[in-house]
Amino acid sequence: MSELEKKSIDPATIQMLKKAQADGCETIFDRADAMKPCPIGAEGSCCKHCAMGPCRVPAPKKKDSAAEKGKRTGLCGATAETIAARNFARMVAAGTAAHSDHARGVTEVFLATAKGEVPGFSIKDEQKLYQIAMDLGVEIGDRSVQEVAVDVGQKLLAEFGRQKGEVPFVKRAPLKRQEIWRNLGITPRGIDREVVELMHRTHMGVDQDYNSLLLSAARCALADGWGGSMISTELQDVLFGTPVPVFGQINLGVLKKDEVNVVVHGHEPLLPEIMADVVNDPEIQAAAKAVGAKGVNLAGMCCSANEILMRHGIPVAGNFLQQELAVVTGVVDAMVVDIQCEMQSLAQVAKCYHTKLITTSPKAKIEGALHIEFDEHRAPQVAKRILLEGIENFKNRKTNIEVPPDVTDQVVGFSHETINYLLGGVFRASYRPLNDNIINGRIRGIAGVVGCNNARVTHDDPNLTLIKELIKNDVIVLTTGCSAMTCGKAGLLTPEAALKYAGGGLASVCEAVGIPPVLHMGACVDNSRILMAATAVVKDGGLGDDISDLPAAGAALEWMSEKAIAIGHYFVASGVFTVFGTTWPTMGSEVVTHALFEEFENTLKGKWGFEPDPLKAAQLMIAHIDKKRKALGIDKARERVLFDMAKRRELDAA
Ligand code: XCC
Repeated sequence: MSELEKKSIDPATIQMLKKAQADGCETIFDRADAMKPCPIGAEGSCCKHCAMGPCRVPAPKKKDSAAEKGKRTGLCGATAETIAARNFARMVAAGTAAHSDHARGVTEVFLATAKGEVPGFSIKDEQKLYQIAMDLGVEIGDRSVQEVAVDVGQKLLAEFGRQKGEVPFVKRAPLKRQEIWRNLGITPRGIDREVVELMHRTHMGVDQDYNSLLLSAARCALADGWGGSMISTELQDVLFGTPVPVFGQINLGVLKKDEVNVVVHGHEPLLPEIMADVVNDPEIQAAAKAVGAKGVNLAGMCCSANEILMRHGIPVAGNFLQQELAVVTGVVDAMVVDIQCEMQSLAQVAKCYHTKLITTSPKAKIEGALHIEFDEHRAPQVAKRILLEGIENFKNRKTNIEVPPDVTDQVVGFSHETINYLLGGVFRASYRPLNDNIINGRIRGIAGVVGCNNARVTHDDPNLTLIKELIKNDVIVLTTGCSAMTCGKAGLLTPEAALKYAGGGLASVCEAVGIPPVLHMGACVDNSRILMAATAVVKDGGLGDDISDLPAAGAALEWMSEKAIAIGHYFVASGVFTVFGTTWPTMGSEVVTHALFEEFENTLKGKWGFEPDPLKAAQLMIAHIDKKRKALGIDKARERVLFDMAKRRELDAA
């Protein structure tokens, strides 16, 4: 196997890396070879919070003398603990800010929709709107949908600037969980307030107690999971429809040589939703034919892709590390980006081919890109203009065109509500069958495997190896983000995958319900769906009275973004054992790492773990699941469930 072939387990990715090399086009994979990570920064030991530094304070090692240990501080006296905790906390603040600012944008458009100010947008899921209204204490009575929606929009918009009290969706969590947060003083007050306070605390000379920093980071992260991210998911569902199972396709092979390819990339579904609407407009299709194309092919990349895949089955070109490679095919006529995870190098890669890189958010401009700003008041016009830019660019394609043949089928759209219906039926929607199957041991436990790609490890490999190992051991997997795309490409998101890859117990449940062993729950803000699913399992009974009692664990082995740290921290603060891989950003302080990996379990009943080896990570998660089964007294049930598929079908038929 050549060095290049070790970069990814995905054949389409390898094929395009070879092409990029032949075309003389540099990608992130080349840069990862050329530049290694800074070891001091990677372990969280570099403090650059003031102009007397940057101070490098590697952690005291066990072998160091007491005098040596005492010496290691920044100029201001900040210890390795303070520096590592501060750096970690700032990642949480940035991640929370990203998800929450996304949520603010969605809330503003939602409110404008409720007021009838934005043509092209409408309220698609009234039932969900009413559910949210009830959670917020908004009166429904015989008021119109619009009146209720205006109140919901105004209330949620006010959550960002709330100064006192509690973010309202924390009341959705199990009561015991709410109590834990209140006792520790970490119930989030307002979303922006927690981000601002954490930035303040981590300024030079403010909070210099690592425990205090880690706990306020937990409060900030909770403002993401049970605040910003949850608001995004909820309002996007109301505006665009709550996902239900839908068929889709994934990988670079979804790009078409004979059509105009427009790829939407980023995170906000606002513009992509409208583009999905107007792409079928006769005017657009006619314009494509006029330039010699068969039509316009809209495809997605990263979480914008997940959003329109979940709701419309729009094909996905790939995950994070494939964004440049989509351009390398030579057939992407326009790459349209909004916010987050867009590599600046896209502008350079686009120059090697003919692709027009189009930025659309006032918050995310890229030098060298064409900027066409999204304006919700004229969304269909903006969407058309962008599609026409792509169409016009079709004629500029060069001769260096090559589209990998790889395309995989997938079934996606497993929102928390859909899982509820699938398991219990529309009239008695509930998680009961899931709980029963966990209790009787057919399903050993639940794992959330989410997050990014990371160019420091073999693309898609850690996530896929981990997930295969989990389902083989009867652990059902919930997935989002780029990890979900890894599963899609590998064929794990089809009901048939259960028989092929899952253990006998899990396979029999998947077969009975007709679901894949890995459920795609959406984009990264939709990790809030996993919080809701976990809460629903607790509330259905029989598995303890808190999320931390569940036989469940989380992981993001290929994480790279600050958002992933915010997500991981809100899962930990919600009671989940969460394992990250690749690298761990507090290794510079054994004390801080110990607090996150061990001591948190005493207070928050959740904890972090780090394990880059996917099989070992699976073992850690399964051991945790088994520990929880034992505590619930359901470990014996599992020991009795040892029959194979044939036996199981026999039992089901009986
Ligand atoms: Fe970005 Fe959401 Fe990570 Fe993928 S998983 S690399 S954050 S696109 Ni969110």
